[in-house]
Amino acid sequence: MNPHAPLKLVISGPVGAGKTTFVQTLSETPVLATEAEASEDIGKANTTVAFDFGTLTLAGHDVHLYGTPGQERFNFMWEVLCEGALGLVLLVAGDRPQDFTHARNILEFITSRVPVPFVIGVTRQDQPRVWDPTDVALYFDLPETQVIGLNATRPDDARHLLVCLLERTLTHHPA
Ligand SMILES: Nc1nc2c(ncn2[C@@H]2O[C@H](COP(=O)(O)OP(=O)(O)OP(=O)(O)O)[C@@H](O)[C@H]2O)c(=O)[nH]1
Ligand SMILES: [Mg+2]
Repeated sequence: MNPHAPLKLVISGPVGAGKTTFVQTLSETPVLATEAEASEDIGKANTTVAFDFGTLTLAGHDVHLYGTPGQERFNFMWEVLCEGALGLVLLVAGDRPQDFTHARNILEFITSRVPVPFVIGVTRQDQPRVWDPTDVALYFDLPETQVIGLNATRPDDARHLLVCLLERTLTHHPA
């Protein structure tokens, strides 16, 4: 592998999980976003229809971030974007437990096709009645260290999540 090649990371998860927000919070270059007016009622005006693209430098590495759409009808993009990815961040809104099943389906869809190391980010930790990452880890049947709470609008939180993912990718040995 070319040591100077950018590290490709993918951000996925249900509609409104905070994927676009996360990429915008982290990117050091203007984010290329493909948002369109939502064609159905998803609780907000705009939704990602192709992908978000942002870049940053982390521990001396060039990192490329690709945020996926959340809507199921764009699921072909999940696979396309994950091709060659080094790691995956699956975001779920911690105050929307009704979306956890969908989040699990996305995770299974992606990891069964592209075996990529991942962490789960539980967004909206600044909101009331939000699930604790420890409880979300139980729900997903994952170790606590693989599930991290964050406010996706906070750069420190978002960078911390990426560092956790990079640590996993460095120690990951595919089965
Ligand atoms: N308070 C708070 N708001 C958040 C957080 N993460 C995302 N949001 C807000 O939630 C809304 C939806 O976030 P988006 O980033 O558009 O969600 P998305 O995952 O890209 O959604 P789709 O592209 O439709 O799949 C926006 O208004 C964000 O500002 C968070 O951690 N805390
Ligand atoms: Mg989006």
